[in-house]
Amino acid sequence: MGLALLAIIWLITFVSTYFFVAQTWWLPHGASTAAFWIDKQFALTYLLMGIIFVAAQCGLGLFVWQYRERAGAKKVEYSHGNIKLEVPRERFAPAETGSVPVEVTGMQFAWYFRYPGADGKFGATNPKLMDPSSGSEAALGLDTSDPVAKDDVVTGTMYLPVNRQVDLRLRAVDVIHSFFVPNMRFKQDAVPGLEIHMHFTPTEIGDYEIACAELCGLGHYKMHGMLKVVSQDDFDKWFAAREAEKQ
Ligand SMILES: [Cu+2]
Repeated sequence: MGLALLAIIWLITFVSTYFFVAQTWWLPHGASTAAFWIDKQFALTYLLMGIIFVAAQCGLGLFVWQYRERAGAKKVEYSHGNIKLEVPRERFAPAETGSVPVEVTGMQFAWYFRYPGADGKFGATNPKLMDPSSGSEAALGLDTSDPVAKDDVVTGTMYLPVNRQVDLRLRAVDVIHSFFVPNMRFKQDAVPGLEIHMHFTPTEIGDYEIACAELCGLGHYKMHGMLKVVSQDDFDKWFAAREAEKQ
């Protein structure tokens, strides 16, 4: 029995390791400044953890066989870890000056993107004014009596200028969602009651899929959007057209 377990454990280990070495399922093409470093870290972590994984599984198979039930075996002793050594670590990094402020709001089951307009300030929103069936400004409950809200633009597609950092503020209306843009190597939960600041810098013009990476209800599967990374010129034109539509 011990020998059969050893064979099964080693077989599972080597077969599953093959899929990682052959990169059968891997990340999509990276198109942001973060991609190089995240991919580098990703590969390094996989390599180091892979070596440890294979060594640990080989050891597990060996020990299963070596310490199989035998007459006269000793009673085992287990370790329960050391909480004092498991110190959590937090890292803070503010957004660059000149970054593009965008508010991302997740709700069942859509993403909305708000741009503050020329004043650079987001206007007030009011939950009582929220009307998701009307979409855009109404979905977020934008308070149009607030002068600062007048030039706010709300869209269902995210536009960003290339090579400029975006200063995201992530919000959620109802339940936890997760703003996931695989090509930007970006994933962050959006939590009701919190405004979470994050940033990334797109480096390639193109269309990129946005998904919700947190199971958020029956319509979770269709909670996706599109990020269009365009030139600064095209971005300015697009934004001017959105402002004109509001008049
Ligand atoms: Cu969601």
